[in-house]
Amino acid sequence: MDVLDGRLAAVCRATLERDDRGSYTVPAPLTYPHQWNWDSAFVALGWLEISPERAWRELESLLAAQQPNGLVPHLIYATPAPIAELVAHLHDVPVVRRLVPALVGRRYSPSPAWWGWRRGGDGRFCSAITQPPVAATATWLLFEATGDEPRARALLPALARWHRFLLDERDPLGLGEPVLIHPWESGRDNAPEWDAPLDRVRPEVTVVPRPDRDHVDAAERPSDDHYRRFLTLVRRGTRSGWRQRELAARGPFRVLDPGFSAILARACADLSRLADALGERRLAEVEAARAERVAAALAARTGGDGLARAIDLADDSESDALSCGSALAVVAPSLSAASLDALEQVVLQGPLASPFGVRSLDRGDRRLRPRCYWRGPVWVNVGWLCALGLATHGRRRSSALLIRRVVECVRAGGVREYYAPGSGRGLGAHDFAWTAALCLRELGPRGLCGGQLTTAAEQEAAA
Ligand code: 2M8
Repeated sequence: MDVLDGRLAAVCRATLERDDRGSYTVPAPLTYPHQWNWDSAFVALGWLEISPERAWRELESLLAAQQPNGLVPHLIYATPAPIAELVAHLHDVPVVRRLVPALVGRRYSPSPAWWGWRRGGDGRFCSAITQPPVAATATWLLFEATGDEPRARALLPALARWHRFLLDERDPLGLGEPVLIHPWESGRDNAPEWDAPLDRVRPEVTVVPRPDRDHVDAAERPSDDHYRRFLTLVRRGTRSGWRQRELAARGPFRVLDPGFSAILARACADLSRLADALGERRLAEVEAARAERVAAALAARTGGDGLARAIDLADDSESDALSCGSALAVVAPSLSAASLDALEQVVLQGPLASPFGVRSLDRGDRRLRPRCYWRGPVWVNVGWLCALGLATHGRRRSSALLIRRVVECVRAGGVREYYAPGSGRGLGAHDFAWTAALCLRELGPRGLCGGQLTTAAEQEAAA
């Protein structure tokens, strides 16, 4: 590692330490002061570079919030469990009802009140929806690096229950892919694929609190119209008791997301490998079959151009948007040669390519907004997942090239939430944890290029 990269690694470390809350890491202290699901999975890989013990704790705290039906919440609130228990008992007392949501929400909207004061398995307040299941992949990578059998074994049942939930309660029609019931579940909140399905959601919430815009320019965040519909879906879900199978079969928002499905397919394959390494043959078989089922379902609906797109299940229409949701199909454990070629081209030279990673939306799309969240900017986690997929499928040079681009945006724009695809300018929240974590991993020997981020040609040019 050269001096500049050494400095960047130190900044990434300091960011993780600043965002650390002991057993979990906040994505960004001012904008996201709680624990998020896929954020914790990425962040665990950064902690691995600092403290393996802390890395395991990140995943343990995430899975501890699992619901009895297997769902692992997308958001777990910071309020410690004993205080949450007290509040849960008193939330009908008028003064508590008035004051507590804001206190417990810590300037984040929605507060736990929106989810009906739902609590996770460990007693903390949490949401009632989930997020891309990256955790099994993170667990496998932690196990591969540390060989810590007891800690890996302890996580197996929760991960398997979550995957089962996704392929059972969330797949009432037997499509082979989980149905997402809220845009937040995709992790790509205001992606254009969700515009048409969201248009059908008649907004019931008119006043939307937007503390997210206190620290980030409004132009870089989702619109009020998006928020009205996001919160309407939450209110309706809470009103109807969050019956998951029912919502997946007949709810107001139902979509298939190729990104989520591919991440799940890989998660099942990684959990299968882990179970096998731990001598849990039965679970290894079950998870391998799940991986195959999801990958096959995704492959079956991949278009002639080798790419899969989002589906709106209300009318079975396919989205016309080419977004990083399609690009993420590259993490699936099995892909046809045609799909792999198409995905490699799309992310490295084609419409999603950028000198700073993978664009969240096709550069030629009429809905493109290069500064706005999931409608144009590049995100480090997406670039990293695509590079991981390319490496898994043997496209090592492409994977290395992509990782260099991803690290370049952090060098150019700082440890931010997302970046302008043309300039690498940092956007969104500051001190963003998954950016720090994945950059730290890639700067070190465990990275996809083994930490060799500068090519020989670049070194010569710099000399
Ligand atoms: C963003 O989503 C949350 C809602 O879950 C928000 O905007 O408040 C997304 O980028 C999501 O992928 C991410 O996990 C979360 C925290 O970083 O922020």
